[in-house]
Amino acid sequence: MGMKPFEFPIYVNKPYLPPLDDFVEGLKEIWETKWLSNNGPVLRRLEAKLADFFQTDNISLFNNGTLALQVGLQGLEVRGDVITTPFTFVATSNALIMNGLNPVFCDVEPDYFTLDPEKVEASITSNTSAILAVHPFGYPCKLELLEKIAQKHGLLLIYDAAHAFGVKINGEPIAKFGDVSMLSFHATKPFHTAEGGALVYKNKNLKRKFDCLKNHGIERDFEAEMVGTNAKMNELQALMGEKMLGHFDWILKRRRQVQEIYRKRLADIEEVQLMPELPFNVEYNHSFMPIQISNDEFGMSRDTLCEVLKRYNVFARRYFSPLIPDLKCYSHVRVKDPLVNARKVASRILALPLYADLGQEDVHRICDIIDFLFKGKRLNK
Ligand code: T4K
Repeated sequence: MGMKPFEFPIYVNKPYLPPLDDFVEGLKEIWETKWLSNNGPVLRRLEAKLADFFQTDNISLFNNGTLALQVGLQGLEVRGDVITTPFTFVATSNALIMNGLNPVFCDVEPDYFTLDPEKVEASITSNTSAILAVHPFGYPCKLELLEKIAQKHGLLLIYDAAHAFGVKINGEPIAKFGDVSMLSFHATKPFHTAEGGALVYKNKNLKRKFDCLKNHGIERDFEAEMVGTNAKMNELQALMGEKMLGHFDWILKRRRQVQEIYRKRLADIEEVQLMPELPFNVEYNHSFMPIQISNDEFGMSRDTLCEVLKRYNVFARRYFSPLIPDLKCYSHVRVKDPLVNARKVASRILALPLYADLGQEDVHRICDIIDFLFKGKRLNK
C-alpha cells in the first residue's frame, strides 16, 4: 500500500506568530507616537528584556543577523585572516568578505560539526587575527578549547550564534561566550523579529561603538564620528520581538516534543543517523532537526530522499550543503585543509521540518513516509 502525500506543503520551517490582537494592540502605541525607527521606545524595551534574558547589558539590536555580524567584525577592528567553518549558512563568511577579511576554512569535528579546535590551532599563522566559529543548528562549539586557543595566540573569538537563541550551558546563555556573539532573529528562528539580530559581548565599552556603527557612525546631533552603516532594528520588528518573547518557553516545549517524536521514530531506521545526545549541562533550543543519510551504494541517497519527499509535499532542506568554499563565488579562496569531516557531513545532512505549530500526527506521518521509502528500497535490493 502506498503513502498519501500531505494535502498542503510541509516546509522545513514555519514562523510562529503571536496572537494578532496582541500585535495590533502594540501597533496602536506606534501609531500614537509615530516613532518608527532610530532607537525608539519599543526597541529600548525589547533591548532591556533581552538584556534580562541574556543576563548582560552588553547587547545591541540590529535589523538582521548578517549586518550585526558585519558591524561586530568592523567594531572589533578585525584584520587579515579569520579562521572559520565551511559548514554554515553563507552569511557567516560573507560577513568576513564584506569587511575585506580573508576566510581561512578549517575542518569540523564529526559529532556536532563545530570547528575542530586542533585544526583551528594548526591553521594559525602570523596573519590570523580572529576565530569566527558557528554553533551549527544550535549545537555548542567546544567552548573551552576554543577559548584556550584564542587566549594562547592572542586572537579574538567571535561566535556566529545565529541558531543558538535560548541555548544554555550550565544555565548560562551561550551568547555570553567569546568576545562577541551574533544572534539572528530571522523569521525562521525559534525567537524572531521577522528580520533582526543582535550582538552580545564581553566588553561594555563596545556598546557605544556598535550602536554608533549601526546608525551611520552617528552618535548624536547628525555628526558622524566613524564610517558606519544603517543596520538599525525598527519599531515594528521590535514589537514582534516583544510579543514573541512571552511565547518562547511554549515554543521551545513544542519544538522539543516534535524533536522527541522524530528521534524515537527514526532511531530504528538503519539508513538514518541521528545527532548524538547532548551532555546533561546543555539546554538545547531545538532549532533544527538534522539527520544524516548513510548514502549506501544500494540504498537511497540523501539527494534522492530529499527529492522523493517533495512528491509527498514534504520540503526538507540540505542545510548546509554545498560547503561555502565549494560555492562558485568562493572559488578565489584557497583552502589548505582537505575538510574531510565537513565534506562528509555536507553530503549526508538533511534538515527535516521542525516548528512549533507542526502537528504531532504530521511528524508521525513524515516518519511513516521516510520509513516506507527506505523499506521499499531495502526490499528491492
Ligand atoms: N549565520 C548563520 C549560521 C545563519 O544560519 C544565518 C541565517 C545567518 C548567519 C544570517 O542571519 P540573518 O541575516 O538571516 O538574520 C533561511 C534564513 O533566511 C536565514 O536567516 C537562515 N540563517 C537560514 C539557515 O535559513 P533560506 O534561504 O533557507 O530561507 P527560505 O526563504 O528558503 O525559508 C526556509 C523555509 O521557511 C521556506 O521553505 C518556507 C519557510 N518560511 C520562510 C520565511 C522567510 C516561511 O514559512 N515564512 C517565512 O516568512 O534562509
